[in-house]
Amino acid sequence: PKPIRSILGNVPQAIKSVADLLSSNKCKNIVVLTGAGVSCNARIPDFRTPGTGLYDNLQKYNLPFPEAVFDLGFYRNNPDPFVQLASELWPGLRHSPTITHSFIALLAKKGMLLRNYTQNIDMLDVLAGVPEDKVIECHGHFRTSSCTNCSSAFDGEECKRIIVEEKRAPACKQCGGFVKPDIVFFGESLPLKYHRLVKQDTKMADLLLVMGTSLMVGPVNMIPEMVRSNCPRILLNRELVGTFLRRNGPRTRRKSYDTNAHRDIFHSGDCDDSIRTLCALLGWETELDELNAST
Ligand code: CNA
Repeated sequence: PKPIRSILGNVPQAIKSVADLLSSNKCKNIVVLTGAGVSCNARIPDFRTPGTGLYDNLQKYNLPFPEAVFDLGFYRNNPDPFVQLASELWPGLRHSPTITHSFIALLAKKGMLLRNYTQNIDMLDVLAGVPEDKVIECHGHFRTSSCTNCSSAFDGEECKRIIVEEKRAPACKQCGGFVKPDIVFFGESLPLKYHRLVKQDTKMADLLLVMGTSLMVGPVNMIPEMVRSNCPRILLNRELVGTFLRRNGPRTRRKSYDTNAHRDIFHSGDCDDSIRTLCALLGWETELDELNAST
């Protein structure tokens, strides 16, 4: 068959190269790494996009520093800023999966997804239909909750009701400490499942697809360094981030690049737009839309 890159003329070369890789039959163990940017089109703000990101819009909480809203020590003394925020952004209340989430579900459906490492806590990947065993929620989730003092489990539904309806932090039934949903705050360790799988998954990966993340938060931002040296790395993001920057030296000023000399492919822009173009090239658009409409 003709390589896909020869079919459509005005599609960015980087996207054509991704389509070539995906249609090559060589990518059966794709690791996808996502961040808050993939949920921006679901109207959930990310952290760091200037103007719209959460860190630029926390003035009303009078925080000593923006990250305090997700800081364990701060929460134990003053849970109100997080409670306010969580009551507005509680997953499943008013947000639906984006095209990018549905694309990850489509990769799973086609048997090409090894794992989706998401830094997001919005659960939109699972809602989109990515099987739960394929998703590692690196920074936790809102389904369960526990005490920030004695770690006792607290009913997740009750925690949701108290935060969303009563707009206060639930009190632990064992020790009276403040309870919070089991999302990973600064100062907390990542879920065991992450540590159990990340080494073997990165070793097995035959393609790494990174989308919607600034790669500023560790240890997840090390994943692109952990894949094998011959594993192609693709970045679909509004900006160039992490070591995608360093590896490609002077070329980094370009909005889109694909160098034969490197294994990295970068395309700058809205990830949903990039995914749509990619799926059009692959002939996957109808399946993608059907999956997205079913969520
Ligand atoms: P971040 O640091 O805010 O970076 C987001 C990145 O996405 C930036 O590089 C943006 O340029 C890029 N971006 C924004 N919109 C788009 C778009 N439409 N298409 C392509 N790229 C886009 O967020 P990270 O995820 O890197 O930071 C990690 C934090 C953010 C994790 O701990 C998360 O828990 C936390 N977070 C999660 C959510 C969520 O669950 N939806 C929301 C806000 C923050």
